[in-house]
Amino acid sequence: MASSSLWSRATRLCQLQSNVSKCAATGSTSSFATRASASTRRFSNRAAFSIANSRALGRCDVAATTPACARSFSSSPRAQYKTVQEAKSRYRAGPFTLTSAVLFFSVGAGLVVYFRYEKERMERQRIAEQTKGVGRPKVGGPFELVDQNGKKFTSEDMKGKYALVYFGFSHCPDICPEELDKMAEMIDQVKKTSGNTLRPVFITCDPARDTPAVLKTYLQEFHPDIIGLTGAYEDIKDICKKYRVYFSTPADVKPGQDYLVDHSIYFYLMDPEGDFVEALGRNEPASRAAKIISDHIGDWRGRLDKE
Ligand SMILES: [Cu+2]
Repeated sequence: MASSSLWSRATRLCQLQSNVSKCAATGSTSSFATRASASTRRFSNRAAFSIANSRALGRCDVAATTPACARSFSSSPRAQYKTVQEAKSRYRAGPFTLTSAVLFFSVGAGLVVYFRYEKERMERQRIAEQTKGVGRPKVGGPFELVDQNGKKFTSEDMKGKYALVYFGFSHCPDICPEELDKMAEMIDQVKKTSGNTLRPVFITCDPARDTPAVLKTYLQEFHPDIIGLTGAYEDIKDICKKYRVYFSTPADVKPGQDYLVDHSIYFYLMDPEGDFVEALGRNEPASRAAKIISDHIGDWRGRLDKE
């Protein structure tokens, strides 16, 4: 009896608690719904007020709330595409247009050309300065010889312009004529690009036969600008040593006997101060040799005679 009464009281209490919690939940839900609805109303009212206000002020603070305001934020008019494909193709092109590609490649090519030019200039400078200064191996040096008109010509007379010095002899069957033809081409090409800034000099290594008169007739065949130099055998031997030029005349040559002189084949480029710049070998064609000379002349910042 006591236990059944206790059970019925417990059941009742349980039902009561269940009702209370249901009621509380309902109340809470309805209270939340009420609050939410009130909040929405307030927000809507505020937004409406703000829109009205902003319209009155002529500005847009609530862009997100109205499509009209959102549109007014865009700085440029939106592109109008007729088809979806058109819009897609515009999108795929991105920032890489034909103009930007042309600009990109032009700038790239310009930089390549500039750096190549600078590299070549630095290399020429390195070559030109290799023999400048104290303690450097010297090519060239002071000399005193006679030109094709019988006048004294010294190393000082060679200064003021760039000098192109060649060693050979007038009886040379093939190499010297070939090289002198090349020298004539180089003279004309350098004159075209750099003016009258080059002094071409031919120094004989066969002074026994190459007198001033012989040189004068011989060199006229090639170019009127070439200065022909000769002198005593000892003076020729001395200048060849200074220019590191090898030459050999056969021993015991009888008067009137024909002979060949073995000699090294180089063009020596000397700067206007009489310092060696570089040697141009037989493998250099006239046009390339002329360009090398003109480039060196272009790099020169000191005194340069053009008369
Ligand atoms: Cu020769």
